[in-house]
Amino acid sequence: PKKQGFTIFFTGLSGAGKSTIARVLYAKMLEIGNRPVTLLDGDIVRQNLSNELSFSKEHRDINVRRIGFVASEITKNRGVAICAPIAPYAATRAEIRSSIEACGGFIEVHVATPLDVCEKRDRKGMYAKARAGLIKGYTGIDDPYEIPEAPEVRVDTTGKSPDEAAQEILIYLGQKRFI
Ligand code: GGZ
Repeated sequence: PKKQGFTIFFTGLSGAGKSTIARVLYAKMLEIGNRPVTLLDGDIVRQNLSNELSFSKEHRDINVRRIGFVASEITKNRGVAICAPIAPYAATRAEIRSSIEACGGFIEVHVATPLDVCEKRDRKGMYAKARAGLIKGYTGIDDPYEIPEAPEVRVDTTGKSPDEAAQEILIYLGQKRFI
């Protein structure tokens, strides 16, 4: 039988390592080379698909649902979609899960790097601005992040390289016969 499509859906705080791990995983999936792989990174989607949206709850939900829709279309056509938004709301993630599970596999990866570690990294200086009150409604500071209760994979990147984190996901995919 033909292999089914699947979506790897990263979720986690800003600076947790979602995009970095997603890019490593994308490269490794391309190397495997047996099916089309699409990377829907948070930043790229925000620029190209959700340019008009803010970071209110309503707009985050619209953004995440758009990502979920594109991923479900890819999954339906037996491709691999790798998504990496914050996706802070559990109900929205659950919605996407059920729409994708109807047409293929759904692997939720919680990048569980603690807030203090994300904040110390602060690669874009956004946390400092949020702490200073210059950005309102920043996830983890003054906006919620609902921790996934039962993700397929949970990975904390504290003291772990993006390669190691991606490897853990590949092991899961192998065990479950996705690859
Ligand atoms: C969270 C924000 C915010 C607020 C701008 N809250 O480190 P980054 O910069 O590249 O990752 C963050 C990104 C999150 O966008 P998403 O589309 O993934 O979020 S969601 O799933 O909630 O729609 C950060 C930047 O956008 N950013 N303002 N208030 N992150």
